[in-house]
Amino acid sequence: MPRDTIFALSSGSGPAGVAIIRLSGPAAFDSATKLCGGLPRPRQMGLRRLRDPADASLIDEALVAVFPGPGSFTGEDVVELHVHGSVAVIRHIAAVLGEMPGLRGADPGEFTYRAFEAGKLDLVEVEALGDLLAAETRVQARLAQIHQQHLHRAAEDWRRQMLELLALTEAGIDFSDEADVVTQLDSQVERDIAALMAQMRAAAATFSHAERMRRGFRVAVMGPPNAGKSTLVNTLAARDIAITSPIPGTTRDSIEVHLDLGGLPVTLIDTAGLRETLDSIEQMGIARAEVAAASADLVLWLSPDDMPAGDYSAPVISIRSRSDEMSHQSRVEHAGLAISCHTGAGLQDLIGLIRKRAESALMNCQSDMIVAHERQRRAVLDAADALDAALSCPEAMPELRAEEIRRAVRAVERLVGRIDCEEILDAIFSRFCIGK
Ligand SMILES: Nc1nc2c(ncn2[C@@H]2O[C@H](COP(=O)(O)OP(=O)(O)OP(=O)(O)O)[C@@H](O)[C@H]2O)c(=O)[nH]1
Ligand SMILES: [Mg+2]
Repeated sequence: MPRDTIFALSSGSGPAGVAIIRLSGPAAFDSATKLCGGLPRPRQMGLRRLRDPADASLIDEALVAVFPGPGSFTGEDVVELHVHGSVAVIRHIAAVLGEMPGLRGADPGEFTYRAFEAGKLDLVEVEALGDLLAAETRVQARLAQIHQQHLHRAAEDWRRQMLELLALTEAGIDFSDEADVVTQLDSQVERDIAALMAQMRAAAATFSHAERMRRGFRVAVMGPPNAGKSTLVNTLAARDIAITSPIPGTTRDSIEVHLDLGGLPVTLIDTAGLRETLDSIEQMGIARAEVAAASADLVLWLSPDDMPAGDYSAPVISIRSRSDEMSHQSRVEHAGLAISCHTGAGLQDLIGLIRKRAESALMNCQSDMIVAHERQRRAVLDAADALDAALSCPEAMPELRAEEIRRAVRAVERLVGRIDCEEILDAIFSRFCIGK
């Protein structure tokens, strides 16, 4: 049975200047021809009038591009219709395509799934693509585009090295009556296995770095009530996110705001002001503030009267807030950072300080290759554990060592999705939405 041809809106939903509807599958060219009259040459855009085949009425004027399989993203025949980003136009085209034989709307992630099935992307690349589509800051895009590409290449390299080690180990089995040859081979193989294992363990350790890049650099804004914490969070986010008021104890819940600070993902956490209180809800808010501080990478301690900061596991920047209320004399004499959200004084310095800290926390990974997902980390560690087991096999049992190396190869094959991936595919592709 021929497989379905799928279609979906692959750009964001309208209204917009342009919307891209993508078709993939054996009926893509025929269906698009019915809409467009004729198709442009492969990989060249052509201007076409799209007409409803039912009554030849004009739907839209569009730029059309065709990508014949197997040299396309999905490996199948692909057509892209670059139409005006009008909800009416998009709906009309979807209705017309839905009526055509062999065509149906794509499921979430189905284009990418077909690319994976056709061997255009391995599983690491699929995950990287998902991360790129979800990236909100340059650092996060970099994680997807550069670091995971390195992992994709490293995985191929690891597998190649393992197969060589396997071949050498098996050669040792064949030569097992020639003791000299075997001993020489063994010590070389052991050194190589140990080096590969160390490399893979180091790679797995980069996962914590990826997590930080994904969740952002966490900054808890702490201090006594009325210090101006919520006002600062609103000012830095340039949005009215948290309620501010002259009543001490306004903020109760911890509120998280995601910022893009010059390409760096930073999460600001507004918290309840710290004080002794009998109000049970405020007490809960203060407990939440302490939790936020404990999970933060940096604490901004705000106080309008230089109250000393509490003890935190994260580094603390102490800031004198509401500096516009200070006398001229005390402002001149004040040694540390002072800010005012009313006049904007000191805010650029503060942003600079946060950026510097975020940059050194997010960009200090020594390795180009980063293991970005728990699934990837598990597979890399499984492979390293198998290599460890291969190393501790008794010398007299090279068959056992070969079996452990084969186990390591299988773990790397799971990493890239060559084997055993059925049960994890759903989890991975469910992160994608329709049209991707
Ligand atoms: N003069 C002056 N007033 C400020 C400044 N920042 C905030 N305020 C005022 O200080 C009061 C308290 O501000 P908030 O931002 O609600 O303070 P908070 O630290 O979040 O307070 P809690 O949520 O109660 O812990 C409000 O009336 C603000 O308008 C500032 O830079 N200068
Ligand atoms: Mg507040």
